[in-house]
Amino acid sequence: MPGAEFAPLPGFRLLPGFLDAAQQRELMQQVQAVLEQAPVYHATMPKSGQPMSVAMSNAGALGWYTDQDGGYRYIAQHPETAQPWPAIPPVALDVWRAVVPDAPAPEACLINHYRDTAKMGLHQDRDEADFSAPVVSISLGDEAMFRLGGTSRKAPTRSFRLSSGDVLVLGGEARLAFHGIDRVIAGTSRLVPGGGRINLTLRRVT
Ligand code: MD6
Ligand code: FE
Repeated sequence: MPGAEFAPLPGFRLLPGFLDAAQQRELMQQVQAVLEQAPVYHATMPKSGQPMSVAMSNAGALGWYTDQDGGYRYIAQHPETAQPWPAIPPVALDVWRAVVPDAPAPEACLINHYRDTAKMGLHQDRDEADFSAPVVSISLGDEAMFRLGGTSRKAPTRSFRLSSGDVLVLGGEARLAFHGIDRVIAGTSRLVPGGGRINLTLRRVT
């Protein structure tokens, strides 16, 4: 529909600067502790087996994973170490409780680590058994251009800049909105050791 107007679906919330600089540093340290126990890996796409440009790990009871044979799914152990995922960082749990107080506790915290030209194509978060709980994400480090659309891949989209400390909620009608990361703007933050951007995505799975 060329020229169609964009309006975010109800349930989309962007909370700029939700975490202050000190809270961002505290969360970054907690994420580093998780990554020491559960190192990042490059998951591969179903069918093609192409590795994703974003490096990933997880915290919580369940972790999001994909490989060529098994496709998109949640698993209870790290794919390489076979250890259970570490606990969700306390600052991330505090964010969840503050922004979605009525939702049950999150079961999964996906850690996306973007370096260099890593990006994430337009997708829906739909590997969970229950879509009633919102998805909450927290951005740390370099700025990124986040693209938001509607519940059809063809719906109009708009891009928003996400900065370190921003929190984003996809709930209600927006729970299944298409979204992705067009690009990360290198050198816009010094928070992430070695540079880049980290996004934590908290979800209810079962
Ligand atoms: C990212 N975020 O910001 C990718 N999904 O790196 C997501 O895929 C996402 O930010 C669901 C809800 C919020 C998100
Ligand atoms: Fe997503």
